[in-house]
Amino acid sequence: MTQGVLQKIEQLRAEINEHNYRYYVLDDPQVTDLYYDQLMRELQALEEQHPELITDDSPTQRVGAAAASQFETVQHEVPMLSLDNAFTKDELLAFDKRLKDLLEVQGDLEYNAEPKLDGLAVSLLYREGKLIRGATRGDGKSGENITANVRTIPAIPLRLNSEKVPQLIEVRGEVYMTHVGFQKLNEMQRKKEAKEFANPRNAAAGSLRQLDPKITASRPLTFCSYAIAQLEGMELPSTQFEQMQLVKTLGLPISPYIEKLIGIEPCFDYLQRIGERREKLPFDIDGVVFKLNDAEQQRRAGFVSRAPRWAIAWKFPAQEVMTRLLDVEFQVGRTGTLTPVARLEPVEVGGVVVSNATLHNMDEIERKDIRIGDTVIVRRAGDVIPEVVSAVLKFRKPDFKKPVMPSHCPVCHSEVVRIDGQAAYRCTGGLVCAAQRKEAIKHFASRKAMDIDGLGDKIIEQLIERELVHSVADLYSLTLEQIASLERMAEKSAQNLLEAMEKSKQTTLPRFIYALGIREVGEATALALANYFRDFRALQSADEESLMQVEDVGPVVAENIVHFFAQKENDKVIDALLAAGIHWPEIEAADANAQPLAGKTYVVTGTLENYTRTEAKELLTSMGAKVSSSVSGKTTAVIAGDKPGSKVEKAQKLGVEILDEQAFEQLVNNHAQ
Ligand code: I6G
Repeated sequence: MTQGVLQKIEQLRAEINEHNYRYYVLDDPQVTDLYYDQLMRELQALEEQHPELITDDSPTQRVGAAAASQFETVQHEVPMLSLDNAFTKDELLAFDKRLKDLLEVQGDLEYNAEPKLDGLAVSLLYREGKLIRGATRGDGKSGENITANVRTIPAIPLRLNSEKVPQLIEVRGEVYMTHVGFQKLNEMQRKKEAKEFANPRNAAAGSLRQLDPKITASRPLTFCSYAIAQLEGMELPSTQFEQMQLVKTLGLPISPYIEKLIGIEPCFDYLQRIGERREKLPFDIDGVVFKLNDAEQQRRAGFVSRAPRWAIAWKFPAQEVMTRLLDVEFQVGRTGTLTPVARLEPVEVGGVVVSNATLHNMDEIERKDIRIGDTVIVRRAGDVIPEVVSAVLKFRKPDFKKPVMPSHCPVCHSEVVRIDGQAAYRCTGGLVCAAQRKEAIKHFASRKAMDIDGLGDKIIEQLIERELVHSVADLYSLTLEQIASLERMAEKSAQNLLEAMEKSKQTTLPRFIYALGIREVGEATALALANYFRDFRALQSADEESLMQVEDVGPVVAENIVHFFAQKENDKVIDALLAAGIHWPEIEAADANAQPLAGKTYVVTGTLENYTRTEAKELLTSMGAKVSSSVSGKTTAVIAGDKPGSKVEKAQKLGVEILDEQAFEQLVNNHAQ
């Protein structure tokens, strides 16, 4: 009896380990999360009935140990070194030349390149295939024993995967947190009213150094290997590249971006390529590590003080820097919301000079305890608006004051009110407020709305300031002379803009609804409203009850819509727009169930060649499909254009179908009526 149970338990463990390997190492899962959970539950149940058969490398035993009072110290048998840095092309060229001179090599040296993850270095020791120790770097000679914590990280196998395992292997790598994991963790922290983490690195560090492994287990940590520090009972492959392949075979994750490069010039090309992908990667990296690929050459190059001579870390310009918060001003948005904006002592962040950053809202200022005069940490990541992350309290002076929300709008002086139950404050001026008019026009002209090419922010600002335009409808009565009279506007550009406005009159109903800028009616809701009502006048006169029949429209959005159409001012603007000639093709009546893609859900990501994302979404919804912004187990397929980012990775993990542009066109053509 026990023999049969033991066999079943071992079979379940092997299957679970195999799925883990496929998921974390090969990035090629074969089963759903649900199936995986079922296997785990089955194993747990059997182990509960037969506790004598539990082993500490069973996948159920990741969170075993009780909370400790402190971490023990471990001595690193092989020191955990740091890497020399390079910030310029010249420094990288000098690194290459130094090695060539030292090794007396005339031709090109071979390098191994991989992104440098922004996490925490750890050492993992496996004896006879079993994880026996995890340690932090510490001072390089000794670190902290964090075995109980690393055991909880699902990407780290408790037992090596391969048939043939070495007697002993020490693998080094980085524990880190993905962006998705970081956001989920902070969401949880917010719900618990606990302190949020400033960035994924801090979150990973805070999670790994917990005395209670149960807490670490609840944090979305993951791992990537970068070196073998010790190996016994197996021959060490002769290059860094092959060493990493061995690590992968043994069941530990390695970077999917490793490349072998011959000579230093291709290293610059690699930097360029990784630099371009950096913003789209699902985790933070702070540079690229180049290593001599040949282990024998590494041995000959040796070490200087605490760093290998054969490796260098190229560092990207910092994305987080310190500067002074000079003042906080309030910007009025399209819907009248006042956003606090930090005026900063100009500072370079990630290669760009930043003098303004968002503070989001008053609750955020309170939560981060930010005062005018503080030294603050500013972060800029890619195209995202720079933000103030935190204040550096040690530079705080007692006379630094908290920013205060003004009682009256800085633009139109109307009263400012706090919106019930929300963090936002709003100007009550409506379209009287020039700031709101300006933002409403920017929104109206934007790409996903009426798509008026060439009507940029600077032009809109002039149109408002010169009182040529009061509402969006006035755009369509502008004359060539009026446009040409604007600053930096040549006759030709004025003509082009006029033509773009004319062209925008031919639109679609969803775009038009979206362009009106009704509070909380985004692109997806506008689409759903258009498909439900089909007739604009029917939407205009709909009551809250009928609006709530539309998918995703709840009482708040329904109220916003009714309120919007109840304003006489808005009615006038809409009439003027329609009188100016804005029109759209009729939306055909269709029995929802008869629509070819009814019941299906798609996600559109990346850049398509022949469609904007909005157009692709419109096509799909016109065929009855739902379009979602995030991938889940319920997604039918992801339509992926160029540079698709993390959504495709998620789809792969979940086994969701991925369609390229050609397959998308085929889908549309097959179902076109
Ligand atoms: O800190 C590090 C990050 C990444 C490393 C490293 C690495 O390789 C990709 N490699 C070595 C050899 C060391 N630190 C010492």
